[in-house]
Amino acid sequence: MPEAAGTLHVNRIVLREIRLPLKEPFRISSGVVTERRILLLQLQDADGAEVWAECVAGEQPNYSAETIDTAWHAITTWIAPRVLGRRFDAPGALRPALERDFRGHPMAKAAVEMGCWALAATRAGEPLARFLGGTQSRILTGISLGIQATPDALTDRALAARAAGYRKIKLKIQPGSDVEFVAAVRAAIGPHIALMADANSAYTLTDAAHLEQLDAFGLTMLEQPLGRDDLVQHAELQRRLATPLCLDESITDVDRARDMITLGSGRIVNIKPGRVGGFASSIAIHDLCRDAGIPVWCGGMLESGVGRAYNVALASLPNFLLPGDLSPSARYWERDVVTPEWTMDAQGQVTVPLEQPGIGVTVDTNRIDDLTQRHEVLAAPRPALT
Ligand code: OSB
Ligand code: MG
Repeated sequence: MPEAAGTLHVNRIVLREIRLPLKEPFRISSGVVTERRILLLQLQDADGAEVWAECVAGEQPNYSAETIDTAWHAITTWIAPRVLGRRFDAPGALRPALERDFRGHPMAKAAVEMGCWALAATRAGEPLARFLGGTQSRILTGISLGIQATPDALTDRALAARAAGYRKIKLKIQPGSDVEFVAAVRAAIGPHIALMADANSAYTLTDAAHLEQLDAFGLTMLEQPLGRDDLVQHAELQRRLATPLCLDESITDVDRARDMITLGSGRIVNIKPGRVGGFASSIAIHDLCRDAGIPVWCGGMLESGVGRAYNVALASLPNFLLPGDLSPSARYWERDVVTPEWTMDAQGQVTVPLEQPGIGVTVDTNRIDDLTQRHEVLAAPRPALT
């Protein structure tokens, strides 16, 4: 018998690791990536409906503690057993089931939880974006530029991004590659295009006077300058800077977002659904920030076209008011793993796919088979014959 309309009943999860070389290495203050190792999942329900999902954990534990290998372990050992063969009334029920007596591993949990939202949207015959409560049909797009050897090399990339139509340019910075680089880019691109910097926790409060120099460049925001789990020192820094602080790493759930608002640790939130444990948590943060007058935007983790579909759907919610790190496929890859590939229009916007149920892109399974390095099939235990 088919399941009742809203019910979720996942009985098979296939994990795959694929490797996709980036067109150009991506360097942040804590490390560099040249080839992504990407964990893709297929979730199948008891009626045979299927969706693809992506785990955004990186290769190294330099952004957060998780990696593709810890996520693989967490999904096979603890997450899949809590989901496979169980019935959930709605996708919102996944998060409590995955949080009970189970600390950490947000990216691993998010991959499965978000897949369940997509499965529910597919079953309901709705595009994921609408199913989540999204209202926007086009999302302003920004680019995140990795740390370069010289201000000139960075300026070249920023000018190319402006010419391509991007609506926001984000510069990765670190001590030794900061004020001079930002100054050069701002001088080259002019005062009108939104510019920001992201330090990925490369500074401490003792750098406050140094960071105050960034106030001269009219930055839309400075992202995560201090400790990856800090809120108190960011509040102190925010009192000293005119530039709004945006938190990324420090916001791991809605409680951290509430504490940020209480303490004044930042004025903008970057929501990455993987970092916060999935869509239920992302929506809670979105709603809290909307009610507090805090704009949010959607960050990226160098996702393939699969993960990008989930980010674009989330970014269609109404309080995503600033351009997201949602660059088109061709910025990252010679060829993406989805059809159609993600593109950006001349106004620097990505179009939310609203034509079909689910995530809105088709995964090229032959290509995935060619790229697969390892895979594992997780199935629900067979129900006892009664
Ligand atoms: O801090 O936003 C970040 C990539 C890897 C790890 C951390 C970050 C990033 C990005 C990439 O900025 C943005 C993108 O996916 O285009
Ligand atoms: Mg960041």
